[in-house]
Amino acid sequence: MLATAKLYAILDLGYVQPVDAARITSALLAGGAGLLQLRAKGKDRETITAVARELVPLCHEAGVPFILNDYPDLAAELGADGVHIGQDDGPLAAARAIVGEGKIIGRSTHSLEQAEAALAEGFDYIGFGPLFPTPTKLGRPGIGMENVAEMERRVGSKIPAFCIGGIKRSNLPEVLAAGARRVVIVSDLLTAEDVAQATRLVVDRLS
Ligand code: TZP
Ligand code: MG
Repeated sequence: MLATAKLYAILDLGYVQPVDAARITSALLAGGAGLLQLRAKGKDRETITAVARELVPLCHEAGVPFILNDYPDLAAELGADGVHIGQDDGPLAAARAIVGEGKIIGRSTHSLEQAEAALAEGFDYIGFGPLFPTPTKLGRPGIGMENVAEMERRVGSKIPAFCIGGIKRSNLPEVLAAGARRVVIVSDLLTAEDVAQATRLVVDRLS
């Protein structure tokens, strides 16, 4: 499950309409995504709830953990397998108190220091990036690939660490050459002509 996941896919409602969420998620799962997050920045709780209620059973049928971005309370209520929180979303303990023991809790990190801090705090996994500037997270500079190998040594050897941000099928070889072992890819998969095929291609390159 989390321990073996190499590709973390995100169903981002900035790219996918709620009406298409189940179909695109099925394609990501069919392609072999090992972890699935619902990211719904700026959407109301009703929309998030409605979409999550469709995606949770799809993920569970596929044996893939369903992670909700933000909203630990909703994650608990909706039967998510975990929640993903950012640097400004408070300490692990606060999220843990809401979602409960046994749930997956991940943290976004943007530097080697933040990655090590997340490990020390006890997060189950981290995201590390954005490696490159990306329209999916506007206004945030890319941190580049120079710390990827060191992050993998210090943190990725202990908990799953997913490089994120501007990673595409086209630059995946360079990201892997820099030392990445697990990645999150959002827009390149969600905008692919054949989402399942694009996902499968990435999964094959990661294994
Ligand atoms: N956090 C850091 S970068 C990012 C998030 C959610 C977006 C990654 O999206 P893409 O489209 O794969 O660059
Ligand atoms: Mg957040």
